[in-house]
Amino acid sequence: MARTTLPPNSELAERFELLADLLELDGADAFRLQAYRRAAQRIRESAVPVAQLALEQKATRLSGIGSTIERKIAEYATTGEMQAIAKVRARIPEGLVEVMHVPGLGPKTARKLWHDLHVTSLTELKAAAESERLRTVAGLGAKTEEKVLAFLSRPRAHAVTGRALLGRALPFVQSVVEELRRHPAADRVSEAGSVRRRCETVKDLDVIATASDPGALIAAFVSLGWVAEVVAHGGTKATVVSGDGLGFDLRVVPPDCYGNLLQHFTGSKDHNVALREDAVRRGLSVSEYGVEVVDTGEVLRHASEEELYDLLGYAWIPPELRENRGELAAARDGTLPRLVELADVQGDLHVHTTYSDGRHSLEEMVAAALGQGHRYVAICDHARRLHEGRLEQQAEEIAALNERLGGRLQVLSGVEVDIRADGSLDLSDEELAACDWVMASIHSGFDGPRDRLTARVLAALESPHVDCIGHPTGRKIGKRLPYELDVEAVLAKAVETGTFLEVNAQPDRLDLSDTLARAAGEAGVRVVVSTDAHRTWELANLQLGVAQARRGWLTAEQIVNTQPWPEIRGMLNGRTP
Ligand code: DGT
Ligand code: CA
Ligand code: CA
Ligand code: ZN
Repeated sequence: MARTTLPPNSELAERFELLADLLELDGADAFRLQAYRRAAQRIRESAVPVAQLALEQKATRLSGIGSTIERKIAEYATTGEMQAIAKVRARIPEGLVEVMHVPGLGPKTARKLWHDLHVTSLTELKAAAESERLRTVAGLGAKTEEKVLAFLSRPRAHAVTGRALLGRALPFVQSVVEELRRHPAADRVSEAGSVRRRCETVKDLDVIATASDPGALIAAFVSLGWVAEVVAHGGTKATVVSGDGLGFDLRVVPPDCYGNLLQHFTGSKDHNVALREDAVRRGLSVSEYGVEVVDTGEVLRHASEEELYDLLGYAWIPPELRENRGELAAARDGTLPRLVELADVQGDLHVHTTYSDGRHSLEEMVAAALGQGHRYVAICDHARRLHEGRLEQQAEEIAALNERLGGRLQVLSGVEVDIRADGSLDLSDEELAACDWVMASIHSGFDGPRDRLTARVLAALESPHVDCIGHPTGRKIGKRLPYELDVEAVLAKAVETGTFLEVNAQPDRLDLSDTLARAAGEAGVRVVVSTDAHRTWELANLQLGVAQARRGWLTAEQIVNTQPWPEIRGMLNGRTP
């Protein structure tokens, strides 16, 4: 098919990121850089092939993509090149981009290193640091050399090439399931595999269905608008690839063993293996087609997962728990937790606005929070952008907004303060005390030693003004490893001080991770699930955070923002400083 040659969204997004990085090194103005970076993000998040849209002159329908950017996308889709990149690459060596991204360097220093030391790649940077030449550049010293070498010697953030973020996969699979359900031949349709378990990244998407006419449903599936390539097409299953490179397996199964197949294809493999081993000890042989009673040879089929788990002596297990991490024993004993649900959450305690680096205004974010059905929303712009009276100005605006809202939604005057290198916060105690809600986060110095990072977080936990630690490990999935932290000490201090920890729902953060969220819950820490939304549509990421909390075995009682705001305020007032 001709469309298989179109660049996937991830590749387009990378081109625009490269263009922005090169232009930044070239000293272009911030506005242009931001436009390209915004476009890159929008393209990356899009569920439809943007190259196709651009060729049809429909890409400008996406917010953040104007006609100039659309022309560049179309140019790249047809010629495989972007003149704009070629032009700036003629002036700036491309390898300098990686140098610029080394923590502590940045565009200006990268340029200096190029001019003064002819450094144009990470290899050359390493050589220059090793031979103690960085210190000859104005503004750099032995410390810089040390830091650069430490960074270059650390394991690269694990590459997730070939795996898509849940945040991209989930809305996609949800819309495909909806679309298939509307087909006249479809009976039952469900997601399966890692996406149903809400894993933070997925290799491919799995969908299971029953149908009155399997052939018709499969034919409809392989001809869906976003399908770029049909890898396999049979009588009961098909595999396709989307325009932006996501793989999809559809299996159509007989209704009487829908439960068996859905359970099998939901996995995880480890869960299935443990389940089967346990069944063998009970004289039962489990497969995707049914359960054989070994003594008699009788095969039992199950139309639902509930019946299957019940036969095997388990309560039904929520897919998020099916990782062979103790869920089978708990399901047998009747001690599975009642997991938090999206509908339990009453408000979002971490959103940004144009007061700092958010894309939408206070009014727009508040309107969107109302649209989400929230009872409260905490505006937490970065403190570093709120000096010179802007925090008070925002608080006044929030007070006026609350008047207008008349109690339909409570807007909280919050803030996100940086935890500085020495553990202090970038707002005064008086300013912090005036806020309704304080998130404290680390935004720099991730590559520091474990003791130092732990001490910073502990210091923030000790502050009587800090209500919650934001994205507690700083990881960016596929890009940046979590910083080194004495997790046990942090959890113990959070319990001692009654401070909450965040499960940040940004698709590439999901921080706390599932296992850390579980450890937090077990330690008795209370967890906030919040979006850190910088755009109105990011408020919908809450479902990703809730999914992560569920993977962490957390109940509604353990999640702070399942409570009304006055209760939360009460918990904060009652804690030991
Ligand atoms: P992924 O796609 O890597 O993100 O993860 P999954 O879990 O979606 O894996 P996938 O798509 O390869 O297979 C879907 C499910 O099929 C998997 O969760 C469990 C089941 N499955 C696959 N291979 C095996 C196997 O070798 N043994 C057993 N018992 N189950 C398997
Ligand atoms: Ca899969
Ligand atoms: Ca699969
Ligand atoms: Zn934030």
